[in-house]
Amino acid sequence: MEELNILKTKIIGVPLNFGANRCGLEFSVENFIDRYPKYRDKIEVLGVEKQLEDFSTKGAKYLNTVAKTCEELAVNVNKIIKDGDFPISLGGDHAIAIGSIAGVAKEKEIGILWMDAHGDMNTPEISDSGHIHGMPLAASVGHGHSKLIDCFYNGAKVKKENVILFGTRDIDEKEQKLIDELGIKNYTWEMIAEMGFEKALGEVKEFFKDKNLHISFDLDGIDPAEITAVGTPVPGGLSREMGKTLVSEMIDTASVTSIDIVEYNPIYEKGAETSEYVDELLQLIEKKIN
Ligand SMILES: [Mn+2]
Repeated sequence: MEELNILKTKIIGVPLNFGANRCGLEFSVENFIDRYPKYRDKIEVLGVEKQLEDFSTKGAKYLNTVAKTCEELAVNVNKIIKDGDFPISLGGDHAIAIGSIAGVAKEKEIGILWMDAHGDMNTPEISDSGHIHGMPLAASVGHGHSKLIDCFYNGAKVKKENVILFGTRDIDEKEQKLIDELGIKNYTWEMIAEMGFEKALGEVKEFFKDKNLHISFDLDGIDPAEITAVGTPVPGGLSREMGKTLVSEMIDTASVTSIDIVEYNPIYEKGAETSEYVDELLQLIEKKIN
């Protein structure tokens, strides 16, 4: 009997832009598939259904639509985990991580490696913009709006001590205060540049060694000199190669359960370097996991 080529990696495309309130993100998944037709049958696209919103909720814009999308993503991710497979959530804005993390955390105790230029540790009370894509990490550790914290099931999804921020270089003042209060480990880009990427990576590997790990990979964590298609670029950050080394070596070291690749916004693409990078990341993950 011919052996079937069964892939463990399952890619879910979530073209959410309401968490960032930034046009372009809703075209991310279709645009990527259009550029790389080989993914057409590989990516399951989750539709974003607009919900009735209460616009007096200034601190968390489009809360109901974001919460509904995250809930649906959580259901899908959870099924993939239960089937013993490996979910890759392709954004869309970073708010989707609330759903992907919830879907995994229901079944397994996980740590989170959050690679990002930003902290994503805002809450509706302290956020200046009210954009939920700046809140997903806070919500996942149990801080912020209850509709976000309680995605898929009630309560925090991850223990704050099991989280590492990596590559940050733009954290709001009040957000920094919350990071400090909670004692969230934060490898800022400044620290990584000073100690050297290899040493920083070595420490992160040591911390998550043999533990279940969800990687949330924000493309804006990469140096905007090397990729352009992100809505909120911040100078500095990991090189493309460092980003790939991070993913590759974490898969070798930890028990990586799931990955997000988010904030691909084709409107800002100068050439094709960002979509190429997403393709390179997906190929790398598929090769390592399958
Ligand atoms: Mn982010």
